[in-house]
Amino acid sequence: QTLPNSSETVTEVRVEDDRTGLSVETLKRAFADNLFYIQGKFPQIASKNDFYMALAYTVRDRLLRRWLNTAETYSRNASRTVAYLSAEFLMGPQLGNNLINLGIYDQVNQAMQELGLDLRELLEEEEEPGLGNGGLGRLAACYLDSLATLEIPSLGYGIRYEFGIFDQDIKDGWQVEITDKWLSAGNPWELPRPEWSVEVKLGGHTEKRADEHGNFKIYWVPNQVVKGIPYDTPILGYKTNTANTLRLWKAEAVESFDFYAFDSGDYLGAVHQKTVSENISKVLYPNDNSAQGKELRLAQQIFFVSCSLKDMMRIMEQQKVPLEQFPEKFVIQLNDTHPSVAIPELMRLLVDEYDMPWEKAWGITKQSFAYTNHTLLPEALERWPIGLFGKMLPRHLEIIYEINKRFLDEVRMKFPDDTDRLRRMSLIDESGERYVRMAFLACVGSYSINGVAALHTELLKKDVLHDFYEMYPEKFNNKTNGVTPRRFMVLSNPRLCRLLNSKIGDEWIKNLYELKKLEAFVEDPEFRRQWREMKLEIKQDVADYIKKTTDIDVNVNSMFDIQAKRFHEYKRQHLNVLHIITLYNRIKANPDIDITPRTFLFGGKAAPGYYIAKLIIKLINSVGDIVNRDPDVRDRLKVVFLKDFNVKFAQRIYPSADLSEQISTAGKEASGTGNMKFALNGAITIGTLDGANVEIREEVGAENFFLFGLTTEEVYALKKEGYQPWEYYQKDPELKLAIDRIASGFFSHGDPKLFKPLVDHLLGNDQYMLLADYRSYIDTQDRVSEAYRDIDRWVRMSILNVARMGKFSSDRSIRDYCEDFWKVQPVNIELKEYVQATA
Ligand code: CGF
Repeated sequence: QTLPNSSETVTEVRVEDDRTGLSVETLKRAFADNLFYIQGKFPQIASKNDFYMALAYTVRDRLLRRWLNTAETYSRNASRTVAYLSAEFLMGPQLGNNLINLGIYDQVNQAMQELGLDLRELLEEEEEPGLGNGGLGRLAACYLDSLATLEIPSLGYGIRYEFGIFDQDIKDGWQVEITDKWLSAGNPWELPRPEWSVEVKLGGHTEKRADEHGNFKIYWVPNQVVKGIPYDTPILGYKTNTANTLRLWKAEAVESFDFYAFDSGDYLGAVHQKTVSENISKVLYPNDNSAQGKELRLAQQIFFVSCSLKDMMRIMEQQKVPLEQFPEKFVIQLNDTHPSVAIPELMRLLVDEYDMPWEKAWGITKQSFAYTNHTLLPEALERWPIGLFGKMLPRHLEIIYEINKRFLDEVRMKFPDDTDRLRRMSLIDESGERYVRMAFLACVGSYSINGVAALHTELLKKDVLHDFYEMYPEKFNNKTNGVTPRRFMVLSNPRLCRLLNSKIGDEWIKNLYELKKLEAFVEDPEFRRQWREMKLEIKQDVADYIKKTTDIDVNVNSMFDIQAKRFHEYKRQHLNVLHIITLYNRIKANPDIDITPRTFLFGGKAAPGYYIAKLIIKLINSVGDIVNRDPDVRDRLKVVFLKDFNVKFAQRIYPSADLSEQISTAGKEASGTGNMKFALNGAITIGTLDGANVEIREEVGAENFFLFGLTTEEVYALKKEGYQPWEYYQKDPELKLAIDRIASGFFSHGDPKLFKPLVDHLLGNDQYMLLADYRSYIDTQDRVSEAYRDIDRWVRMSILNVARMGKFSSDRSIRDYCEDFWKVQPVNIELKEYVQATA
């Protein structure tokens, strides 16, 4: 962003063709050059990683011109910019996506072939940056893709975790976590920018002292200072010249060694500070949908937020935009509450460091932030114990108290004599141990508050944030999530894309509503035949992969019934297991029963400390061990747990699904995005009326969606009247037998203790109402089985699902954000043949 516009020291430097050319010949030459000069290898002695790196650098070279032109244009125009603040960016592998977005996949494929290399193998070689847990982090990554594709000036700000989400292994059916060393082979996509490093203060205390003019001011005297170094990754849009930036902060010590301690002979003490500082960006917290009140986590939050705000101020200074115009220059989107300490941090910067009066600073702050809520689960709403917060951020706590005091005055004014409301809405929870309520802080300090699906937003208004809705109804709005069709269709499902392009052209890649044109072909038997054949080929690939990784044979003509997502009780993977056991029991009772063959595939990670979720993984594997080996089953059912579900794996698995399991308890899943990825690849959903399922069903039509289960209102009502899971268990013999089999030790070598905690949960309070939904789920699954037998009907449903999913492109979501409250315009980037550089 800081290329000088013009100065005498600037010359124009010709960008050599080998770094920009897109022909097969040039690509081959550039590849050989990078292998030699960057990896320092001849082809004869190069490893697969060397080849991957040489190719990655070849592709990166082709991004750089776009990237620098984009930065230069934004800088020259001082363009209004979206700053997307997120503790997670689950980017997935970069190479394939960049090939697609540059439009050179086929050329590179051919170039590699001519060099005797296999592009697919090189793509596999990439260690993916798994800097996120699940939906929230992947959403951030999809949004970056769409922002660039729509030519919207934007910066993603986050943390460059040294260790991303753990790799999952399965040992004896249990999840085992392994450190994710994604950086160990080098990361060709990032560029460090040490010249833009910033310092962040932590801990200590505040003091009131007179400044040089005799005015009393508050000074923060920290006991730790950490340096943040930005690492930039280009984010190229699909077939545009726009390449935006993902800026991730790495923590380092201000001085690597404490020289005083070093001089006095305390070598270990001297490096201690370095270790403490570097710890901040060491590891991603591996929890999704649960808040962990750990000191290091708060340090991570203030660290990246403070670095990012200071970076924005640097950019403004360099572009000569006065600080008063902060809300015109930047809109800061808070991806959940993780970055919400940005609100007191911006206040602190403006008031303490830029001497701005409180009211003016608050005016700027309130107009700069917008907050996305991602969850309705109470345990996921972040709150920080006052003691911990004050110890690490003493000045921020004072600022929050002041914001709260003024806010509660406002509440009093709007709702006089309502003391209970004041207690409920206070930014400080005083009901027991005192906490700072981060979601409330985000609501007060933002001009927009959005949920991520229509139902979710309604439930926020009605329930979780009801008081805030009454206070600020104008702030609330819905932005239904979306996913990028570039990664989750073009890159991951080339067969589907070829078929789509042959019928409706390729406009849909930029305008997903174009998929609607497919409806015209649903009555064409030849097209349906091609569709079916395509699906079979994809399933065969996955079957080969399963065979290779698990040694399990699966039948590609069986229905691929897939549940792939994080493990959480509310997502109810164990309801899926109850269905498997029910089918198994039916076979055991009548081995000749006519059953639609199914392959049940599971993938997903559990938070390392979440015992019940890990026990559900163990249950799946244990049930699989019995079902897959029982001769009575005669291969009609297969249960496969595929370990280490990540973006790469997701891309492989979504296209193969016949049935997508979206079976969370109604009112619990904010949106879901896996549901969209499956349906976009032609899977039919079995789902509850939860999150974005509601809108998917609306779009694809009720007749192309298998609905079951209680609605949110029914869940609330049943809870209120006193839900008794035991009664469902007693009343339904199939349910009783399924649970009894688990409880008896049938799936655990006769050990009734192993799954007892799970059984106790279900029969005890069954918080997520599996038993209440069981019958409806099983009956609906029976209808699914029936429908699959009429494969022609199934194919029609599959085509119509794809044709009607246009709404769920992240391009649509980003357009909604832009038009509704970001108010950011696209900026066209001209590709100049020359770039500027300082002499
Ligand atoms: O965010 C989630 C996901 N688990 O990361 N939330 N959080 N926290 C929600 O649970 C999903 O329903 C949602 O799709 C996703 C992105 O908004």
